[in-house]
Amino acid sequence: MAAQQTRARPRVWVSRPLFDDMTDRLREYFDVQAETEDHAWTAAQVGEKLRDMHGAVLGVSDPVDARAIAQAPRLRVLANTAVGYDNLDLAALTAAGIVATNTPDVLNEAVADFAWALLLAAARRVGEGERYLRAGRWQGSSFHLLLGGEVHGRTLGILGMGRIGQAIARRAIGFRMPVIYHNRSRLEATVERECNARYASRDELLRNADYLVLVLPLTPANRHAIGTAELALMKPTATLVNIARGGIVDDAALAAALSEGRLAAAGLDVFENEPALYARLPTLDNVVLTPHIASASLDTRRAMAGVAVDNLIAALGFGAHAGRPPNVLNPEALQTSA
Ligand code: 8YV
Repeated sequence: MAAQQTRARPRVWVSRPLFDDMTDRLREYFDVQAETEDHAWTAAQVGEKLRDMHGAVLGVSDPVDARAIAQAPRLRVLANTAVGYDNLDLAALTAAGIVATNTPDVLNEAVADFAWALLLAAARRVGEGERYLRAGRWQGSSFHLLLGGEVHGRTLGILGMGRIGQAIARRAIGFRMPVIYHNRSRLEATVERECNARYASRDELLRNADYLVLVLPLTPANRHAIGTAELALMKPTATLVNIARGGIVDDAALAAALSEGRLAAAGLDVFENEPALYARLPTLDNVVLTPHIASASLDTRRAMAGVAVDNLIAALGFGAHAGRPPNVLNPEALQTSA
């Protein structure tokens, strides 16, 4: 400890309110500048904040571009509080020898739970029912009130079968739903068996799924992976669920399909231009909308924050894993910065 106090303390920026005990852990090692309110930071603002920092804990919508990296000569690590990292220019970080980390695994189950929450809510018209009641429109029982789609026994399709996709699939066993999936690479037979899931081509998945859940990372190749052409392949009775990233779905094409009866319903936690919504979406009754909260159970968010803090402390050479942060996205940078 004494040795640590004589060393110049690295400077760390925490871009959003975290949990106080986690910020306090950072303060044991670093001079911490922690934001006390959420901001929708622009890339230029993030760049300004990072200028004199050695490290930062970032939120998933805090953009870091090549320009910000070029003007932050001391920067050694960015710890994202998310499994996704499409907010980071990873190539530029790597070229500059700056380590980037994420928070995989700890959120798998919470996000899978939430995918089911959206699937069920969209299929069984939970949002519409609540709006109907709150508007004082319920005049008594009606046999035909808010008839929804059947869930149990129908086919669940999963596009992107990583650890979160697999957690979603395992839950389908209780609903006795056949599961088909498409992924860049096919899963091992033992994992397919455990998930009760069958590999399908992308087209077969789109054509046959009654419920299609998207669990893809946002990459240039995945932008608008679901657009007009893909929606046209889907059953008009199908429901789409996106808990992955905005931009994977063409929101305008989706809104058109939903309003023209070419798709039954959708459950969306993520949007193309967050926090703005494509204007037509909230006017539609057959879509359930939530503000990017799939991982937002208290325990999971605490676990994510803890992982991000551990990564940052380790990357700056402190703590039990000094020099070996557990969740490095660009190991090449770790070699450069070592
Ligand atoms: C967000 C997510 O991190 O992990 C991800 O990639 O998108 C989420 O878990 C979380 O919602 C905080 O913004």
